[in-house]
Amino acid sequence: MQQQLKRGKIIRIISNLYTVELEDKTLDCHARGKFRKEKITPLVGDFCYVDEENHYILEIEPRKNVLERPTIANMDFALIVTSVKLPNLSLNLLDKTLSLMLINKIEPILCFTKLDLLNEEEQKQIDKIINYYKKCDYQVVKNTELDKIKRLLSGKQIVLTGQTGAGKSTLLNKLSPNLHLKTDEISLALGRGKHTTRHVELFKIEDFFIADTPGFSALEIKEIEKEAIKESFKEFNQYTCPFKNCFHDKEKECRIKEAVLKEEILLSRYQNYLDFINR
Ligand SMILES: Nc1nc2c(ncn2[C@@H]2O[C@H](COP(=O)(O)OP(=O)(O)O)[C@@H](O)[C@H]2O)c(=O)[nH]1
Ligand SMILES: [Mg+2]
Ligand SMILES: [Zn+2]
Repeated sequence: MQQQLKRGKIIRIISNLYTVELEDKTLDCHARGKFRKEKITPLVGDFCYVDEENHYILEIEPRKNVLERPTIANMDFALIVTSVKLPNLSLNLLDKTLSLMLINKIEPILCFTKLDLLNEEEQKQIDKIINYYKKCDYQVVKNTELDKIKRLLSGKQIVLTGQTGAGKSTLLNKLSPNLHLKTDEISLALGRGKHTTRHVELFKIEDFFIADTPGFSALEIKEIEKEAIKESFKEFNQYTCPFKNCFHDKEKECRIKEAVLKEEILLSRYQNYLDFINR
């Protein structure tokens, strides 16, 4: 008898049980023994083919990218949740995540949170920073712009990253009021982070899938080639330095350094760039 294979997406893995989202339902499956022989580990985010009747995953499609710890495959977007207060704005962490996602071929979206906690003066400073990233063609949203976020994410697989307390779970709950994810206060009471940090799951919200992560501990900028880091600071690429392979560091004549002095390039961007290439 011809097997009826259905294409689906792995949204959750609990020990050796894989939950696969099919067009019309979710199905708990086991993985075929051949994966172990071929040293393939099915991952959350994988597109797969299942034998619906026997609850088996038979094939895994080639991946377009993989992030590690927590491990997740095939992300289209990384929503980098960045609070401007509590915890304080960390442009170093933002720039690092931005570069790492670009290097992993995942399109970053900067999502700023807690703007309501700023006074007028702080608001002005943050606006300057936000406008800089926008000018450089990065996608930028505020966590209050729910419709805009939903429009951007439509049909995609998205990974949420950001510091603890940045507002990731709060944002997910706002995007999907019936999700009821634990936010800070509740998980603190339960002894936060003990069991949850490595677990990764894709939640379906409207017509997109999103994973709430505590960041990627395996993403280390110091292991990445200087060349790739330079490339990922994409607004630097519009300048041509006299020295052909200029790293905009100790070189004498450098258009990037000039642009920083003229405030065309944000000083923090340049400082973080130097920090990353000189690790
Ligand atoms: N004032 C303010 N508080 C926020 C905002 N977003 C989240 N919070 C609060 O920040 C705390 C941490 O949020 P949570 O979503 O748990 O952060 P997570 O660790 O990134 O998932 C909670 O007390 C939220 O209510 C915001 O935009 N403004
Ligand atoms: Mg959370
Ligand atoms: Zn240069």
